[in-house]
Amino acid sequence: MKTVKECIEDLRRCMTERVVKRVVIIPHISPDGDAAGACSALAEVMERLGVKWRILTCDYMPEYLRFLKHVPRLISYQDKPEDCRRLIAETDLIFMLDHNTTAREGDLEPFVREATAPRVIIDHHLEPDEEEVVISDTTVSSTCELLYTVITQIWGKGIVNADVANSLYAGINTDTGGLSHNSSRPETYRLVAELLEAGLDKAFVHEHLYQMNRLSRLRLLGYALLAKLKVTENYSLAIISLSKNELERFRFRDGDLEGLVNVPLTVRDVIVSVLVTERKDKVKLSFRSKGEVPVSEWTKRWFNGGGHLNAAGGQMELPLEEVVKLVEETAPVFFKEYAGIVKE
Ligand SMILES: [Mn+2]
Repeated sequence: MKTVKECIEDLRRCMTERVVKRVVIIPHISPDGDAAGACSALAEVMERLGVKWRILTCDYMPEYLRFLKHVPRLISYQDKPEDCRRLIAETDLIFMLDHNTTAREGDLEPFVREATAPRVIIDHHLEPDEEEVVISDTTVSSTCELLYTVITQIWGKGIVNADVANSLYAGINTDTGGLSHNSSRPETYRLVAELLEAGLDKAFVHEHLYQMNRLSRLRLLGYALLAKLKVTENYSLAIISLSKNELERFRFRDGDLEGLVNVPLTVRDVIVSVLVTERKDKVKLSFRSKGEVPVSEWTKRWFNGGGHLNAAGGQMELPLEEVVKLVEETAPVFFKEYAGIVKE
């Protein structure tokens, strides 16, 4: 097995051996702070290197991430499918950030699979696909942490300006729940220290991530916790389900539910929290757990998903109530087989 350092050298070679004049940068479907931060940071680096870049998404970035320098310039398949197809066909290199397979690229996937340009994965999820260059490290806090290593190993620390630093920090901060989980390695903090030296404006990033709520969003979160949170006695399992109608009532926008699934875990005895939401044509599930309870196994086996030990997601094409029922019904099997917890 190659080391991360060797894989980064693969990227250096890939970018010097061929003429790379333009690149396409793609986050995963429903981008989060880590995906958005990585895209914006890499775009800034490409800009500084004089390489033309495009950030392409299959859907949209949530509103609260638009403060990241290059996020507002992205092109969405939803608005310009034909432009996306052409840009992917014409590009010299495709960066896949914060995901490990083209299957996480939604409507862009067929274009990416058809393209002749080599693909570069930079990611921290388990079991990445085989691509031309795969830079994968599951021990890091976030893709943004790994991307910092990639950028500085290839182009040196001088390329990291305040915009790169702000974007990378936004990803590190959000992917770790504000440095609370996946963040026990000293390296993560050394890296944050270096970002501060490079001009990171922590107050600016925090303000935009955590102090830009709309009142309707706050009311939605309040409603979810007051009226919709169920905790099952047996398994210390918290479930919040929200229907399309309920979301509409609170003028839901993408990103409004960010972080909600973590809140029930603040209750002492709750060990798994599940958020189930009805979207346009599917039901989305988000799982979080404490300790050694591998919710990624739960989503993989029953909910068409995957993820990390303590944070995973899935999706179903069933009515909302049936999905909630399936979570409750599979709980005893999951807790017994994967967590060694058996209750009456
Ligand atoms: Mn991530």
